[in-house]
Amino acid sequence: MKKLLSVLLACIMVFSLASCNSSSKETTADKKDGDLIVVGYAQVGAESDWRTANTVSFQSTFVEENGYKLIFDDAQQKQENQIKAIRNFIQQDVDYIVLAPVVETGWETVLGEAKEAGIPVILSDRMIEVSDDSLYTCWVGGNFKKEGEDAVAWLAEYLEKEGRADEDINIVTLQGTIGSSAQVGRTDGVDGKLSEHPKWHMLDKQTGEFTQSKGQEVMESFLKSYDDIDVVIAENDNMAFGAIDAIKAAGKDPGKDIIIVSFDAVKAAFESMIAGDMNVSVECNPLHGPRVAEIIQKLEKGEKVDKIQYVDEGVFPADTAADLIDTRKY
Ligand code: GYE
Repeated sequence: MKKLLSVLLACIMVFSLASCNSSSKETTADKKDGDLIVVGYAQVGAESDWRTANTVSFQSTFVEENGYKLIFDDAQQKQENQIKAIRNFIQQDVDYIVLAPVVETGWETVLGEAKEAGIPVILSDRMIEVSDDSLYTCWVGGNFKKEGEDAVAWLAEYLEKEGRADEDINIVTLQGTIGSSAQVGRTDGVDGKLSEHPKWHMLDKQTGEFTQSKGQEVMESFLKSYDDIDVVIAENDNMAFGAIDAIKAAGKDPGKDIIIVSFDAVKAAFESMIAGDMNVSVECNPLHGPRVAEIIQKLEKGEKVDKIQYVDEGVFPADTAADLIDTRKY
């Protein structure tokens, strides 16, 4: 009897182990195919330190351990590539599309297709211009116009401190990708406040496409055309780095002979400020991954989300750089 019982027990154990095994296999398989939230991210490109930090933020947030599968697409700064990527995401029937639009216009058709397919679109970083705002669920990013205004406010304060408030001041601007929200907003913010300073003169504006090399190239041509530039406004840090190289190559001292005003406040900008080359960087926070994940979690629970979500941003003048550099996350 005892023998029979132990044989029976052994049988039960083998059986339950086997079934345990097979059910645990199912759970993993299930999770792989069904339970992960699939997110397609149509990224602008890899044009700047800001962009790299933004990509890393998404790639480290939307991981399997957090319940996501991320399909990442780098559009190399071309809208047509982003449109193709979105169509691919629709074909793959992703759960959410995240779009960081290169430019603001030209999105109606493809976002109409996403809407038709029932896939929510979350805009991250830059905005779009559409007549029907049901084409996107919400937007999260920086307040670019305010950033431009903050840059001018800093410059006015700085010139005052330097005893130059009554001087004529010549400015050139290195603009970002024309038609992108970051360019449109920062240019508007600066131009809008310029009227308050009748002795400031905007000599020229040209795009440096948000890249260091193009920023350097445009600055070289500015330096050839104008010999009395007092201020460079670079619509991102990488173009400022290019401009700094061009100014040094022309035998001038960036940060002193020519004031450098920049945007983004990436870590390398803090290094540049500590080196005395850059005077200020107005912050634009690229760490949108966790914010977008929070939005998706709310949507998953059927909760409402705010349509427009600005991130907090500060202004970092050179004299704060040494103290703050170690606290910077990007
Ligand atoms: O300032 C720039 C990047 O859209 C805010 O894009 C973003 C801008 C950022 O290439 O460095």
